[in-house]
Amino acid sequence: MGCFWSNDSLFGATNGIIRTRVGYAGGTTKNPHYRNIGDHTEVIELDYDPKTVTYEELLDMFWKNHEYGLTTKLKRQYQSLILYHDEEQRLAAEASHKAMQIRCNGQLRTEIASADAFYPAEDYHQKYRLQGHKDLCRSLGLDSSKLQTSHLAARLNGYLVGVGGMAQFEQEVGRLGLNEKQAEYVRRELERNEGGGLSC
Ligand code: MHO
Repeated sequence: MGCFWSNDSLFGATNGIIRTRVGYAGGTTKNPHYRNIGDHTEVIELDYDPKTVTYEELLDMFWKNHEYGLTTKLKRQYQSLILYHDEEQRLAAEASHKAMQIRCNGQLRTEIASADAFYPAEDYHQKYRLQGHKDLCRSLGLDSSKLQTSHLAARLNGYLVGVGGMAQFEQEVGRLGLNEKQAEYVRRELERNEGGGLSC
């Protein structure tokens, strides 16, 4: 979908998302790094609760949030790519791809493949927006060991840049375990950024 920073925020504050991590996948070279990504693509791995958000809804978000559009030719790093984990996901991804291909007059560049090795990105890429708020992270104990697994980190990484919106934040703030000062801080940032762009 483009750079993984913004889309990590986008999915992280979507209801039904349990946790996210960004990484490199879709290629064949071993042990890619940001500075040596080989033939891999920047991707986001999502754990989600299918009772709250469906795979189809996630696909819909995928199609609507490409940083460089759906028909632009890009280097492999930013390739539009869906990596499915089972047969059900493959069928859903292919069906939505077919519909989108028609809308794009056959110019769609998205690829679909089976998910193979996923290489988590370096810590500094995980919850990139959240990591800009060092004092908040420190006060919540969100150190690098938690960045790939914490539900709270995924949510805050979105809310802090305005994803999800105030009403949704207020609905779940009681479950997130923030104290009043932390919640106020997030509200201020959310308000400041709501409606703003998510570009890298
Ligand atoms: N615009 C960003 C992209 C980083 S992303 C993780 C940059 O130039 O650093 O690809």
